[in-house]
Amino acid sequence: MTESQGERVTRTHCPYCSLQCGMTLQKKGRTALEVLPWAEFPVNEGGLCRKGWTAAELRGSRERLTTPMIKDRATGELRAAEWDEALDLIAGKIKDLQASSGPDSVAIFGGGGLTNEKAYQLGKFARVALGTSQIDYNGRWCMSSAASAGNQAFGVDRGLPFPLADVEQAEVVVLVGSNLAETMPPAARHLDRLRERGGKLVVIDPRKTATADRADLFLQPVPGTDLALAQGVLHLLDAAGAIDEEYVAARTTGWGKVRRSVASWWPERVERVSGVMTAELRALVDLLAANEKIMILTARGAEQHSQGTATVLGWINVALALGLPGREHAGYGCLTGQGNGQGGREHGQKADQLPGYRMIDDPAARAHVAQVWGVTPESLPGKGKSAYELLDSLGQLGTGGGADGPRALLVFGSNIVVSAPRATHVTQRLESLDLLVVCDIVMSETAAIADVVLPITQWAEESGTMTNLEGRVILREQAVEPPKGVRSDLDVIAGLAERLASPVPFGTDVEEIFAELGRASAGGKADYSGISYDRIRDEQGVFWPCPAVPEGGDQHPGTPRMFADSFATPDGKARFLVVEHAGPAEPTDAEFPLHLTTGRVLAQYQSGAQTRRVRSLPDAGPFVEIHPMLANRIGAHDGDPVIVRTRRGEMKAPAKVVTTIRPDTVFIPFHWVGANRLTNDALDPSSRMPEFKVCAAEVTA
Ligand SMILES: Nc1nc2c(c(=O)[nH]1)N[C@H]1C(S)=C(S)[C@@H](COP(=O)(O)OP(=O)(O)OC[C@H]3O[C@@H](n4cnc5c(=O)[nH]c(N)nc54)[C@H](O)[C@@H]3O)O[C@H]1N2
Ligand SMILES: Nc1nc2c(c(=O)[nH]1)N[C@H]1C(S)=C(S)[C@@H](COP(=O)(O)OP(=O)(O)OC[C@H]3O[C@@H](n4cnc5c(=O)[nH]c(N)nc54)[C@H](O)[C@@H]3O)O[C@H]1N2
Ligand code: SF4
Ligand SMILES: [Mo]
Repeated sequence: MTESQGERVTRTHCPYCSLQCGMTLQKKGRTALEVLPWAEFPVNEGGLCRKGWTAAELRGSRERLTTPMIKDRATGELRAAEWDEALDLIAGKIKDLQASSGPDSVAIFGGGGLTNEKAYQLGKFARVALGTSQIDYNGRWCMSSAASAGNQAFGVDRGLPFPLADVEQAEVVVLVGSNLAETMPPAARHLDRLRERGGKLVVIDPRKTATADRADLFLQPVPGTDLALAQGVLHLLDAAGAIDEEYVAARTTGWGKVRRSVASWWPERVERVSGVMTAELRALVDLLAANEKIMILTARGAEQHSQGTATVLGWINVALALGLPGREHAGYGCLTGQGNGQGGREHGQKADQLPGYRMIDDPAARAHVAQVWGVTPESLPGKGKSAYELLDSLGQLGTGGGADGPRALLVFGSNIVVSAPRATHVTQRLESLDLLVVCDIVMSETAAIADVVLPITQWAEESGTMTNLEGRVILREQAVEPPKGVRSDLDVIAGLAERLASPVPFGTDVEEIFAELGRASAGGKADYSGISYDRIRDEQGVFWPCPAVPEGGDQHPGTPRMFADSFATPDGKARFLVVEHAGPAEPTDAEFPLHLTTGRVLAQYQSGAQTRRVRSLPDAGPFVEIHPMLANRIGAHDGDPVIVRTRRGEMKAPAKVVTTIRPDTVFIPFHWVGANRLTNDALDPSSRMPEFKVCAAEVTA
């Protein structure tokens, strides 16, 4: 905090998405905060979206939870309780369950919005204090397909391997399934500057979105067919002799097999599968063949599919064939989504990971982390189940290779009831538990069905680091005291660890936790050991990897741009990987003839738990976007209630009749209960990402 104009101002970052826009908070009176620009922060240059401008409204609102609550089993009502009573009850139940049913009977569900310090402590708490392998988090539903593809092709997963502002210097930017103008509005400035400089923007989306309105070329595929498009692009690039043979030979392996695999993807076949006309496909290929500084960026539209990883690999194949990764102002990147979507997947809250992006089944990784934690490597559990598989197994007998599913779940930073696929089924699994604990700042739909609810400090009431979509580690500074009665997730973890007689104590000092995280990550792929709170303050964030340098040496500068000389694979080369287009897990048929896709609107964030409670944000409830031709077929007008049905369930909401969507496709935002009663729980085989972006549906008036 610094003194300015007699008032306390704090430089920090927005509580919501992965852009982590810089902002200034000014204290008004004793507890209120005003959001002001922080013009010098390079990612957003003082610009914020309306969610950012209104972020301080939730603080001090009546909607905030300020006391722990325990469900009265007789009445089913939640009643206020003391912190000690709540923590004693949770610890007691955990001990009983683990004594009778083993350590894996207790599970943890984390969040990609948690700070690095919280994500790190949560992973350590699960493995050390609970001894459970059953931990995963909502990032599995966010960018895990891109993460899996990045690891396979480049040997490392960092969403953007270059600073976002590099976009301005490119010649062509291709957005595959990103509605950036609504999901990261301040980032659109970089696209606008690209176009002012004469660069071209290509958008690929089944809906002509606010982002597509800016595009020089817009392709409108059937949902779930992006991989066929990528194959067709590579086929035509090869036919046009536009492959960067020198780069392919020097910096990659596997091109021969991939070249043969796209031979059968001629443009007419791509058109039949994707609905994108051959002329449009050729226009895209012409742009790619005629330019050098090309960026291909994917987001959830391309990734949230049962073939999401293969789809990203398909676009990475295109990027490698053009020689983009490592070239200045060019490359492939994924636009990560959650506030700490990047850091949240690096420090151990994922089922298969330990801090520093180490893998939990790697003996050297286990030995290193165990030594930092002060425990033996043998005491660390192995790999757990992925997010959906974990939720699906809750309270079930004989799941997970014969073992019973967990009977207790502790949730930190996710509103599962709204945001999980096939949500009715998932909610039943949550209700079947012996113990559901939800730590949250508001009474989310998931908290409302919990046995114990713990009130948590919010952004601005606590400090911690986040890692934005560029891999830039930034610092959110505390600006104000928390309301009486709430505690940080870190206090909850420490309090439970003590009650469970953890072999090692859990601290709550964020800077100490960050230093320990640095040591645990040292030598790993996501190495934070050279980063400190002071450096972040001085340098407007530090990009990982940033290893510590022995005393006396110059400090490591951090790594804004990756892959200039080599990739993170054992031989330093990137991998072309053969992928096949299989299409959505649930094809349309006579009964369900439409493609249902889901996503976001500008004014609401995720499950809406936070933004639906901010009064100055519009909240008209869910809607069903349909084309006039479809509206005509079913006899519905704009605003009429319509019923959407899938094999999982149905929902009713007003029709929004727009010419911007494909006539064979329906779109519903997922910020309200409903959309996920319809979605399919088919999973990507490698990332275990659910297919949020397409299933078969029917709409009736
Ligand atoms: N306003 C707002 N901003 C947010 C968030 C929010 O909830 N609200 N959440 C943040 C988070 S966590 C995330 S992950 C990001 C997500 O950011 P985006 O990925 O930009 O958001 P989505 O709306 O989920 O999906 C983007 C687009 O994919 C399109 N799409 C659907 N199916 C397909 C398909 O099969 N192929 C292609 N090519 N496109 C398809 C949709 O029509 C949609 O326009 O946003 C972040 N920012
Ligand atoms: N149909 C469909 N479903 C989707 C998607 C889609 O596109 N379509 N997108 C998916 C994606 S990309 C994502 S990221 C998920 C997100 O879905 P969720 O995981 O439900 O995301 P949030 O709504 O951000 O939930 C975060 C919760 O944590 C609380 N919270 C905020 N800060 C803290 C904190 O510091 N500590 C604690 N303990 N709690 C905190 C918030 O109040 C909120 O209740 O949804 C997925 N679901
Ligand atoms: S774009 Fe994202 S980080 Fe920036 S103000 Fe909006 S919600 Fe916050
Ligand atoms: Mo996300």
